Amino acid sequence: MTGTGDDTDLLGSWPADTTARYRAAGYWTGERLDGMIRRHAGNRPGRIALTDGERHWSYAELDRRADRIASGLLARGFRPGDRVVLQLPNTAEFFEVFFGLLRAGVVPVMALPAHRRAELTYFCEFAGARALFVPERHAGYDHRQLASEVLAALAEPIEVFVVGEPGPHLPLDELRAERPRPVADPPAATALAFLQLSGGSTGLPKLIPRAHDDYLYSVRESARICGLGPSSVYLCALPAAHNFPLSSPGSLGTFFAGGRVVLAPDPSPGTALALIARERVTLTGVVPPVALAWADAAPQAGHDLSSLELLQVGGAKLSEEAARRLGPALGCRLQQVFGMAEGLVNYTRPEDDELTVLTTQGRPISDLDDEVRIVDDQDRDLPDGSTGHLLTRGPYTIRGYWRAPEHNARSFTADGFYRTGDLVRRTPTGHLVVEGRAKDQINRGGEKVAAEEVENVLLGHPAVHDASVVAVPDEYLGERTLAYVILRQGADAPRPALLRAFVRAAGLADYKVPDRIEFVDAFPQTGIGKVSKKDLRSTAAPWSPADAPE
Ligand code: OOB
Repeated sequence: MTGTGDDTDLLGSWPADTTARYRAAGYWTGERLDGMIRRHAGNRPGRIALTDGERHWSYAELDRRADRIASGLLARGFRPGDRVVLQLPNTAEFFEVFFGLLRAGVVPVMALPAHRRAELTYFCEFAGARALFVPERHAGYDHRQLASEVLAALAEPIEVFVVGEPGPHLPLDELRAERPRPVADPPAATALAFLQLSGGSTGLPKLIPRAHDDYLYSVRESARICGLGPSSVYLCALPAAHNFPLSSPGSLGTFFAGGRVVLAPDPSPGTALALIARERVTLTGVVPPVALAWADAAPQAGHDLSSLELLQVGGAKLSEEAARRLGPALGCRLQQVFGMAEGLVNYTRPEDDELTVLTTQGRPISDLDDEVRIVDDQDRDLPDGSTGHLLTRGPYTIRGYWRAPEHNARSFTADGFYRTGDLVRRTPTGHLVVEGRAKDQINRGGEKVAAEEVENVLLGHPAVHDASVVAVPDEYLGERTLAYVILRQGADAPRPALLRAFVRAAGLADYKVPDRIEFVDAFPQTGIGKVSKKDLRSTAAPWSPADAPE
């Protein structure tokens, strides 16, 4: 690892000469992420920043609310550098709290609404969180109850703030100071701003430290590449905390440009297409299955989608055949986005020819300083055009996971390249094509499942001797999860439905529950005696609707 980097000077984890170069190039400007809201609140206070159902908040209102939260946090004893876990769905309060935390220097862990007891408890423990933010309910699920279960699992009590009726917890009003005061000791742009979650391939998710400076660079450049301006209206249809809808260019890119963010409670065609028509949305970013569901539904839905100029698709591989359908079905331009919460984001560009947009996953944000290497298993650079492991470093790609030195030694090269785990090929124009994956992960329609995390839970079942989770191809989601299970000697095979319920009861997010479970006597092995996931994958039949669990 190069550099040391702590939470107050995260950019110290880049080597000093690199830091100097990025600053001189104007990538890191010393501005904080919440600065964009303050700037527009000053210049165009009445302009609408976000729309959530019938609520429309101006930049001035969002700014004032962020100030009130920041003051409230500090008055309650929160200190810059403290961590909290933020689990809020796509409502206006997500941004009220997010910007309030950033302004006070309190660091949110960006949990997703789908996370459950196991994930939230782990985030609280690992991050040493002082508080947890949840909605009252979301998608029919009681998050106050979830928060109570998390509290019961924690050794030390923490505060729980609820958006909505608080039940046994605290209302968000507790943090909304009546008379906000300027933050005495505002955090530096080099400081840790928030912790994103890695898709992961190991037993527990890793936390990704992002500083204001490096994140804002990616937001600013993304907004420029995607042509955002004050008249842009972005539909945030994926969970707002995820890196793609947050920053590529997403909500933050739209705020940066002075545009308007429309929050969709869910990405279903019924909800999203109606919002595009009603709010005159100009761009949005979604995962391939969502884009395809919209394309299928659009002709019958009869909404006026004429405002939509750009549909971004990313998070998982989009096939050429699917890509060809999207633009015509939705009457807009397509852009492929290949990004990762660890940093590097690739976009196809407006000036790219049609075939490039349909068949590549784009090229990096920075022509000059997103360094991309494509290497073999021994880290040797491959000749142009060959498929290999993608390694990358640059002005917004992390140099290490948060507090994970052993893991970092494996996930980064000695000279600071991040090992993405993706297998890619580079075209003569510098565009990347994602050809596969070397990491032990399943990409379930953009939702990442670390095989080992699910295997560890299955191993806790009394009838299970060993478990191996792999991806099976699925026409709709791209991939689904299949758990191969070896039973203990003498154990009766539990019904697959019961094993699935066991995983759910362990407190894992629903999308991690195996889609299919098969019992086998042994796993195929590699030459050195490890389980050969490659062989397991190749023996698995593709997912068919008949496999749907009872
Ligand atoms: C985005 O971020 P994560 O952190 O949830 O997942 C990153 C991984 C990549 O390493 C790659 O394996 C996969 O997701 N991925 C794609 C892809 N975009 C992401 N695989 C194939 N084609 C694509 N277009 O998923 C993310 C973050 C920012 C912007 C967009 C996506």
